[in-house]
Amino acid sequence: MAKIVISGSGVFTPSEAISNKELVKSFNQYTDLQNEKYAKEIASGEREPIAHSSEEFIFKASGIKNRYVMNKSGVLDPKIMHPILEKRSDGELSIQAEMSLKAAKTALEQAKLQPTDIDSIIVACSNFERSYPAISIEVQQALGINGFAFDMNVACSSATFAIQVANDMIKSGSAKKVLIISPEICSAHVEWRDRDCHFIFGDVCTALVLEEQNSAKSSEQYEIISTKCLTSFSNNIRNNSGFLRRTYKNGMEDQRDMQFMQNGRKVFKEVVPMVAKLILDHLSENNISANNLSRLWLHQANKSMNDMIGRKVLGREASAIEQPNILQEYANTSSAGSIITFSQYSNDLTSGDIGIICSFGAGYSAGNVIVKKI
Ligand code: CO8
Repeated sequence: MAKIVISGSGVFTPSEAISNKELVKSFNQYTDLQNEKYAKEIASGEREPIAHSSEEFIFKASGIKNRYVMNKSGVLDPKIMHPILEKRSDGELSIQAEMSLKAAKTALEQAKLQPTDIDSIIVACSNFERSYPAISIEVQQALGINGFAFDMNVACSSATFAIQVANDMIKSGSAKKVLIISPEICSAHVEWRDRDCHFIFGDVCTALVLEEQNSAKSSEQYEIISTKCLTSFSNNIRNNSGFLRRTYKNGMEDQRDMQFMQNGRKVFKEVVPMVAKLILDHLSENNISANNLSRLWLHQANKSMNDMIGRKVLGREASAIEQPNILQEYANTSSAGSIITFSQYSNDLTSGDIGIICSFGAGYSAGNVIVKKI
């Protein structure tokens, strides 16, 4: 059986960024306005005042210093607190399709392919700006590609699950060259008014090309040795924003459960051992010792979480280059995080080096991909 490789990767980074300092300043202005508005209720004990956020807390708890966003002014306006994006007409390219084309261009260039060489596109991410027609089919049309395209969502694990799907499609012969794209606009889904999570997310788009090695032309190729996906139901990361919403009594009112919600402590505690076990089991099934890992491209949610997973897998502290983090710059970009690290921290590897791309998050879901540099 021919080897299947990742032959290209690309990252589109939005032009606007928000530092922790800017974020905390606007959040604290928002809390002051709210506390002023409800001063009477707060004085009578009917309502709790909202506490200020802090830069020190954010960096210490998460390792995040900065995030990129599709719109900064809306997020930072204490009277708005969400991105403001222009509604596009049905004839215009959608925002996620536009981000997808930018990331795909870099991935295709690295793979030394023309768009028409691709015969399948998977757009895999946490949130879609519409249910249908699929964003992937819109991207397919914009690139002039024959074949088929579909969207899929496994939250933070969307990209690794899509690698498994694409790998299986190429193996079975249903596709030859597949583009996987993850346009994440987390800024529209996070609750910027919630102190517990307002700092967590950022926006980005990543793209990967997968194809058979015997026809691949890229100078950077990573053989997919094996993929392993795992899910286990949990309510600890959830939102209830769905198409049934308007059928519920008061369903369309601005309610907290329409946005991202999580029990961060529980997620941390439950997901770390689950992911470390997934990686170790997967390596063992493939007769690979953790000592032979040159790189861990992990999901980018929290630095301490990654440090713990690295320690459990390697049995020691991972060095900064063995286990690169980009969340200080990008924050959590859901499914795109591990692909950004792969894209930015792989070309120093030499032939035969082995690494893992691993994601984890809502569902719970976790996906692990073992790759070997050609
Ligand atoms: N500033 C100052 N203090 C704060 C702040 C703040 N902003 N926020 C909380 N505090 C306080 C709390 O009130 C608390 O105070 P006290 O001890 O007096 O009660 C104290 O700080 C500690 O709070 P926490 O227990 O909440 O803090 P943690 O140390 O647990 O850190 C984290 C919080 C960073 C959220 C951490 O728990 C974490 O990273 N957990 C893992 C989360 C994770 O990996 N989640 C995955 C989600 S991503 C995913 O699956 C994709 C979903 C779909 C994408 C959605 C796109 C938007």
